[in-house]
Amino acid sequence: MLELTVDEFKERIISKLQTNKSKEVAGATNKEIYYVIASIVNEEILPHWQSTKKRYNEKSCKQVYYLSMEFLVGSLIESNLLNCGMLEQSNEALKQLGFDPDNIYAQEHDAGLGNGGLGRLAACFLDSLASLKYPGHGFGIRYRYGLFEQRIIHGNQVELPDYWLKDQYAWETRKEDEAICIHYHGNVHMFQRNDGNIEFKHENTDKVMAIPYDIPIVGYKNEVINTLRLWSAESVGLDRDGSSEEGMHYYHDLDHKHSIEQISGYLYPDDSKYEGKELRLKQQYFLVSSSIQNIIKDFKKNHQKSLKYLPEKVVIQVNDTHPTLAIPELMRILMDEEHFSWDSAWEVTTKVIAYTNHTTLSEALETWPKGMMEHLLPRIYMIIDEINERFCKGLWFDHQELREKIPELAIIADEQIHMARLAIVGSFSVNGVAQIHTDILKEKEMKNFYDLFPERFNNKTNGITHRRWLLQANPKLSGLITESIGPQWIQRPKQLISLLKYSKDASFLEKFYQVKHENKQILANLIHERTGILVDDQSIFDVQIKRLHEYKRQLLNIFHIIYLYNELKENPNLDMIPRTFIFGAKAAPSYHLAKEVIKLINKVASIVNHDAAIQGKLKVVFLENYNVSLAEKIIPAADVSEQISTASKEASGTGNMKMMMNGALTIGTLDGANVEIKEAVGNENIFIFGLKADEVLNFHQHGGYNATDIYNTDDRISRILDQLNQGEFGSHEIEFKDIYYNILSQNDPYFVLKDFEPYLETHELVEQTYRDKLSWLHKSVTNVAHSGKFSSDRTIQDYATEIWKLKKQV
Ligand code: B1N
Repeated sequence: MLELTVDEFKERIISKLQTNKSKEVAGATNKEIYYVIASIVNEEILPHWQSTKKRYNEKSCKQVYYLSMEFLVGSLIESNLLNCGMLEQSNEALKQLGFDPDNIYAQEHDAGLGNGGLGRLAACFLDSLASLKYPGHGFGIRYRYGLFEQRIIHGNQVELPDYWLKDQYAWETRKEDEAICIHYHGNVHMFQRNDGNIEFKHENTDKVMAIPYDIPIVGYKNEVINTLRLWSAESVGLDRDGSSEEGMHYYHDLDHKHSIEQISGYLYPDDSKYEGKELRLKQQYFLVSSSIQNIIKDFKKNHQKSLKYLPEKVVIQVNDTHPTLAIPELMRILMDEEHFSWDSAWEVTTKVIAYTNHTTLSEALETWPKGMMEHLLPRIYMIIDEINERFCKGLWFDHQELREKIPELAIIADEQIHMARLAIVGSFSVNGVAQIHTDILKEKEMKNFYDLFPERFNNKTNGITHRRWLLQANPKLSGLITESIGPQWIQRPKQLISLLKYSKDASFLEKFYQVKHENKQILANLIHERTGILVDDQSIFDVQIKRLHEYKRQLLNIFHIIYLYNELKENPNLDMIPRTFIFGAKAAPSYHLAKEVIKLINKVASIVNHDAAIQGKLKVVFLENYNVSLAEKIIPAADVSEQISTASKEASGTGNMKMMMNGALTIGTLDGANVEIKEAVGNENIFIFGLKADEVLNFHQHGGYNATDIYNTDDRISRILDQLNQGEFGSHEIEFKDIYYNILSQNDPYFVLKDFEPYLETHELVEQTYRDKLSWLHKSVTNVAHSGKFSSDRTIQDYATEIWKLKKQV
């Protein structure tokens, strides 16, 4: 590990600026300084990247490949500096040269190649793999446009394209000589080979080149550099000079080139929702085919062995069903190109592929029309059809008790291909992402499959990298922690438990309070700069940051705020601790109701924040364009973490972990990983309310819930709903009627009204608790102390030993 002093770091900046830009420090822009810092980091990374690759090849160790349509890496400059052991020197050198390090690092555009939790999880996993010295890499798509940029205009969400590659991306290397060809459409011919076996040839295909761009994944101070390989779609040899003999061809070719480049054009902006668009299917196959071909090529190069030994050297984790075509693609290559029999190809495939499920929401479960698959990927379709035939035959003959259930189990049913069923049948491991989620998979959503393949099902509770989400994002708190318990927690986050010794120590608690307060002041400044809203840094910072979705119930939160406002209007002298409610959320562009909720939050904010009558006791802030970089600024300042999904709907959640690790107390339902947070911190250190998962599932199954009854009996609720219906929050009457009708005529599918009262009561308890400063701080420290379990290092350790059978490369 490079140990540069601050002076040496300064020298490097100065001399690089001179050689690269012929500039003096005084005349350099923030952007130029940013690129100089990135190039210093890259110089440090490069030799270790090469030696890591060499080591993996020479030792011919088993490697894991994480296939994901999303990697929400965010900004890398600070985490690369941190993991290279140069962050402190860089900060100090920049200050001494007259720059604000935050401004320099802010020059990097977030790589927003993901929607939310699923994509960010993939990024945290890569950080932990490298930091724990596991040979593990990511494969994804280099979308030219990441998740849209959100602007709030007159309270409405407006989407702008996120052209994140506008400036040269500092961390990628294009590897043109490792390009791979992908085939779509065409037809499949059957031949009889000389040995009598049948062979399939896929001909007259449309060809697309997949060009890899590699991003280094830096392990924490350990000289390990793994790789995130992102594929970009390009056309094959169509770079004309414009002097086409026939104009028609020229324009046809241009169209063709454009349609190919569309494959890696943009990220689909849906979170926990499925859209059956052909372009999305093309993207999925593009990711899968390029990655599987790459993996096989590397296996052949590094091991002079038959591919039947692939499972000894390779394991492929598919991140949700999105890359499930990896199963038929691996079958295709083994059979059509490597001449394996069906049975031996199946044996290899089902020992290599492992599948993670991230949701039980029915609207998120992927199915593809079989006609679309057959047309776009005829050979892949044939293989899926054969997998289905064999699976259904097996059920018919070996599981007579299941004969009636075959339509629910079949991979192809109702003219649709059911991707989760394909993923379960074609893999050796199926995991959920929190204990309660895995239990629901086993007992409800996938019960039939669990009965068939009980040994495949397992749980891997999600985690987050404590290096980014505590050490880097919250330097003040990490400094205090290290000062108190020493630095061991950085390598072993479970050691945060030593903080318990100080959880009643008045002088420590005072320092802890100061840290939170300073973080709140910083956030208050940011809020003021970005929105013009002045917030009281002594108020309770109550935070809900996540994608906007009905099941996440931002509506419950805003109903509570409207209730408080109504109370304050009636009694302005109400004795309450001032509250600042902070929201960050993007809605999928076509999700009407979600956009209405954003509008409602902004409308309520504009009324509440300007009403002098309530004496500043309530403030509502909606921060636009919530992304990884903004999360890093909000989370260290949170007092209260809102995790209020309808029980059973949130598979895990990871924002809940980020906030508890930074000392926020959770108000939440017994859903996802909240359940395990509660078990870790104890009931007294978390605020749990509302329906339980089995109650919700029971209502779904047997009915018995009537939202109108609650509307008719609870004045607080009818008042709020009537306010929405009568346009009290709108400039004209129709605004927010959709929310009103959705709740009353759809019978409140997410139980907002049902959980309203317990939510209110629990919030009162939150306030009472906050009044007792020492008690609050004690609970807050207790949360940090127990957050070690939620480091993604623990998660990756569990995947590595229980699923991947992977060894650390020490
Ligand atoms: O995955 C996260 C979990 O912590 C969240 O609870 C879960 O909601 C999230 C289709 C998804 N599930 N499904 C998706 C994303 C994009 C898409 O196109 C579905 N995201 C989750 C990590 O486990």
